[in-house]
Amino acid sequence: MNKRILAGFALLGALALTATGCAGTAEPGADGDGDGPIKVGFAQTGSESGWRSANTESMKTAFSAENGFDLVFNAADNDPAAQIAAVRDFINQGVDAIVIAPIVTDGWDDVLQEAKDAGIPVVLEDRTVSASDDLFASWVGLDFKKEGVTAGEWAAEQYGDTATKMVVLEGTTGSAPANDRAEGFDEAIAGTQIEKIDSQTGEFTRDGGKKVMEGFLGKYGVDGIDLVYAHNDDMALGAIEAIEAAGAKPGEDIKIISIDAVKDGMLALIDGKINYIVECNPLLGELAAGIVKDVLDDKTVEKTYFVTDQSFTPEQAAEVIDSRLY
Ligand code: GZL
Ligand code: ZN
Repeated sequence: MNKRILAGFALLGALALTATGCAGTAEPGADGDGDGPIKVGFAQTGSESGWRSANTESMKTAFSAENGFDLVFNAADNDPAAQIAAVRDFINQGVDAIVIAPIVTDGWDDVLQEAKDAGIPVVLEDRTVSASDDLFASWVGLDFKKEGVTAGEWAAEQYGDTATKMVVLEGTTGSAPANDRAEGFDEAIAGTQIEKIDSQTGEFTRDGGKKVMEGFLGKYGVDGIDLVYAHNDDMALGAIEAIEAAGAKPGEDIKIISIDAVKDGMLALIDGKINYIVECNPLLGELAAGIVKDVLDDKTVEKTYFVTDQSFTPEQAAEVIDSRLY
């Protein structure tokens, strides 16, 4: 059962942390074996985007010594094999719990089974896996398909009534956000005059988005592309560089829709170089830390926790830019 968690859950999470005295002191026995800090291995994807940096900062802040944790951090440089090896290493270290932001959905069954056999609970944050959900305690993240639908519905409303040639900058191949954002968007534009003429992964990076967009511009020309759907802001920012280098105006000659709403993306939106951004909230650390503590205290936790997102036009972005946390 998908339990929708409003932003208020974050507040509840914080209260829970404070209430059990975890904020500030290492709760004796908090890690289930009665001694000092909870040793947690966190397998992060890498450092591919502004979103990822904000997520890593949120996780490190939540899994801090003053919150009762001893965090072992690994960033796998977007390499799925390296990430699985990092999790195996956490198991060998005998950590109390493992948190993973899985780069891709597939390939996790064996190592998750090994963690289970070792009695080490696993909590997923951000992206999901295709492995059976009895191989992890809980997942906290975002509804990627809903993000794709929100982006697609806006595109359909704005551009759906006229012939619109669209290219897509896909996220990491095989990742849950790339799969689900594509699926949601495609469903939302079905039956409109928006035609997807090309789609290729830019690996969620600015450089990747720029290179793929340069290829599209070389293949179709500025006049052959009306709309770019980028699965994240970093690739949209790379596309902006390529479009400007080709002598065209991003947000005018070629419209851009993106997902994340990180600071640089929101600034480009306010400048009119991006036309619409759907948020993907990276601040998952507090919720993930609360779930790890609950699991180790043998409390019941939900299998799925969704954090809510919102979306922005340039005007809406200008209103909130100074108050945003990332
Ligand atoms: C989404 C996250 C994606 C972001 C990208 O929750 O997994 O990975 O959209 C990031 O910016 O690289
Ligand atoms: Zn211990």
